[in-house]
Amino acid sequence: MATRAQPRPRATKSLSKADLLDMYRLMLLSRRLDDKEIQLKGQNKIFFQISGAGHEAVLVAAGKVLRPAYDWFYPYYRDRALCLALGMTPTEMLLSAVGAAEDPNSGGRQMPSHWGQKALNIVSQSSPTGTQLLQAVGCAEARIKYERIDGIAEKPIHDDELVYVSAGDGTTSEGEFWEALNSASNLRLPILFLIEDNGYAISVPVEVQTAGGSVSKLVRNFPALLVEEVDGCDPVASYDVLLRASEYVRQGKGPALVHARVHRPYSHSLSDDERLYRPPKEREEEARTDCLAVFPRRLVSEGFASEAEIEAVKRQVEEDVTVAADMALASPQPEPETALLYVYSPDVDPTSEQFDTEDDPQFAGDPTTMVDLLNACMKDEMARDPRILVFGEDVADVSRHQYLEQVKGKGGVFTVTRGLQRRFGSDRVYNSPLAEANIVGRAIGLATRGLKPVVEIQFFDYIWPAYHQLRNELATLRWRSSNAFSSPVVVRVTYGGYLKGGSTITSCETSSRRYGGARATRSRAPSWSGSPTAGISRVAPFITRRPAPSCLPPFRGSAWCVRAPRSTLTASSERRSAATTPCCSSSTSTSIARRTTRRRIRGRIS
Ligand SMILES: Cc1ncc(C[n+]2csc(CCOP(=O)(O)OP(=O)(O)O)c2C)c(N)n1
Ligand SMILES: [Mg+2]
Repeated sequence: MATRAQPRPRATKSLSKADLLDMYRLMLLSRRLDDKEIQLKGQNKIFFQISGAGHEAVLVAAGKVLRPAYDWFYPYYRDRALCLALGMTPTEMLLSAVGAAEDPNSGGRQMPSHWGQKALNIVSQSSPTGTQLLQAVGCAEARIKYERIDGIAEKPIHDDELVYVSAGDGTTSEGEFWEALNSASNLRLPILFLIEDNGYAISVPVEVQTAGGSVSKLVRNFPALLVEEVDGCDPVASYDVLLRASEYVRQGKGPALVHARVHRPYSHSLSDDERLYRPPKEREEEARTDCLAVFPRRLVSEGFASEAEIEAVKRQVEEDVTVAADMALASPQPEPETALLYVYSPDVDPTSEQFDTEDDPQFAGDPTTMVDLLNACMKDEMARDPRILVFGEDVADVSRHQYLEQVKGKGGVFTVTRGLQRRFGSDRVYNSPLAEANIVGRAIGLATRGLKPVVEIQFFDYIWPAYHQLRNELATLRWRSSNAFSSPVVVRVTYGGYLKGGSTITSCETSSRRYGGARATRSRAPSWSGSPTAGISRVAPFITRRPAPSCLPPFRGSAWCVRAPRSTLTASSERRSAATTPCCSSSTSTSIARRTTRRRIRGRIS
């Protein structure tokens, strides 16, 4: 654990009276918006409610410390007060609650409190707890990549930007939390983790989740990670700690984790009744120390505000919430025919002539293997677009790149990526930890920032830890954000083939259904020849490199899974003849890949 640098002035000295009163206003606004939603739910005008109650103080402090549209944000569902402090309006929040077409979070597509707003750099959040953490790591990594990779014309980064990501105490039990901390610490990434510990994950108390009951105690040995604990019900103490943590991160010293103890005065959500598992005494104690009760009293007693000023804030907040609710309730719902918009990019059609690049290919040379074709394809594309990154398990030639001149290089367990690191450098071709969710989650974060990850999952059998990231995150990002965000990622994975055991248990058919069924994920498994696979591999990053008017990655959909049967990844004809898994070759995209292959690849092999 890193130690604190210089002692800094207490936050009370740098927060003006106006700042403090504004913090109170934002805290109250957040609480009253929750109360309004609860009222609307009671009237059946909205369908679900999950509140940020009890978390407001630390979140308003975070909003005061961090910079909207400069830093990047992966807030979880309790972060209403943060989003308000960053600039999301009460009306925009209630548009989300009523599921209105104008909702800037998702166009009315997601549940309320799934925050996302492009203009503020709040990346659209989905429902699984914990997936946001690895994406935030990838997002933070993007700044480092842009700084180090030459030849990228536009680098959409700021010098000392950071990435904020938050989660609850229960979510720290997810493996992805630990994978995220491991990579953030190892790579010294500019990321601020805020753990909002309200003592419960629905009904499960923290001592069941966390060995010893304190996550910050457990993480203190991560190198370069600054760890702080704070009373998250005290906005001033929270501001002080978050300011210190954010400066540590901005100075490039490494990531920081702030463990804030907060309250949960309402039940987990309106679908939960905490009286079933929390005794009255515990709930009364929380109510007594509620930040919305304590902070205004403190402002008055310490001379920062008069009673009249507090009352004026309350009146203003009531009025703002009423106006916002009226506007949201009057706002139309999305038209039914818009439901399928943005499953794929509206701007790019990979079946179009745009992707036919050679009208009259001249074929020459000897047939070669799928491995060589994939390798050649990636070399071409990486030379063409410096934003393409290749990473995964064992894909580098040699992680200790000082050995590059002494060894031939590994380049993948099937040598598909051999020589890429040597040619394009260790910032563009590198090994990941042995953690599949880590690979895909980080890829999503990198791609959200405009980089073009082409990642390898080493064996299909072991793709499942990444399933959340593939199915619930990557495949839904464009749709669920109503086209505000997308994440053009190519996932290449090997399956089937000549070995008995694990790798043949997962059949091609099963895998195709799993990923083919995930909307927006184009899943292809050409098994009978190398050229279609190389063609698809080329089409995918080829598509990703075309700029869209929105400057978003214009990938049609979000992801391509290119699965290459293991046996066809070998040069041996004996092994090649063992490739027996026929599958999904009849779709439009596969035939396009074939046509593209003919035009762009076969010229090399026959
Ligand atoms: C991966 C996953 N598992 C389960 C759930 C259902 N779920 C939603 S919130 C929640 C509890 C989260 O607790 P915590 O992280 O402490 O956050 P809190 O709600 O207490 O702020 C659960 C189990 C989910 N959304 N995602
Ligand atoms: Mg909790």
